[in-house]
Amino acid sequence: MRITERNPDIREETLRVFFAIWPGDVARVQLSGLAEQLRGKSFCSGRKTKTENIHLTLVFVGEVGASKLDALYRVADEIKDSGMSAFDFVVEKIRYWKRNRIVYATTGGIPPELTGLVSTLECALSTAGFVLEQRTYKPHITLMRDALCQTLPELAEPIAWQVREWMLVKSEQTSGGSVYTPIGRWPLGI
Ligand code: 2AM
Repeated sequence: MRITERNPDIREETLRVFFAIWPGDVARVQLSGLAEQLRGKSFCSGRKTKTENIHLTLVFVGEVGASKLDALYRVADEIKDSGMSAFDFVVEKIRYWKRNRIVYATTGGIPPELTGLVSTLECALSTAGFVLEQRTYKPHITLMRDALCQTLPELAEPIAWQVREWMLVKSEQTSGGSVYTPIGRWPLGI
């Protein structure tokens, strides 16, 4: 956590947070292996995402004061109570964002449950006063950063897992890279 000091009388801890989905252990290791192969077989150079950090962002909230955490938990609790369903996420494609120099994995067809969860979250967060970036949601799992790619292979087989929960995650930048810590979890109905 950081401490912001806009006014010496008002000091508040802030933290950088986002809502996300973590692939199951098997899928995460498969995705990590995929990134390793891209480098090993010289498709791309770049910084591979650490296995434990591989995730799918739902909504990036950004820097918030610690006092705003309760409001985030309330928003998530209300969505949970509205009965969102579990769904399968199937990774079928590897793509390169040249502008951001990111290699990412994504799906061939966005599950309607995912679209529903993201738009419900965005709407509830805006209503609760959180200011979000107005970007069209593009589900992606970042596999490499600062990447330079010659070409990308097709995925031999899809990598899939059943999404049964979503999380609020704290992001910290350390000398060893990004550290993501879940600070809230909400189940999806099966
Ligand atoms: P990325 O992988 O494409 O960088 C934590 O930073 C997560 O939130 C990452 O998955 C990141 O996506 C995503 N994210 C979305 N918008 C962001 C922003 N403006 N700054 C940092 N991360 C952002």
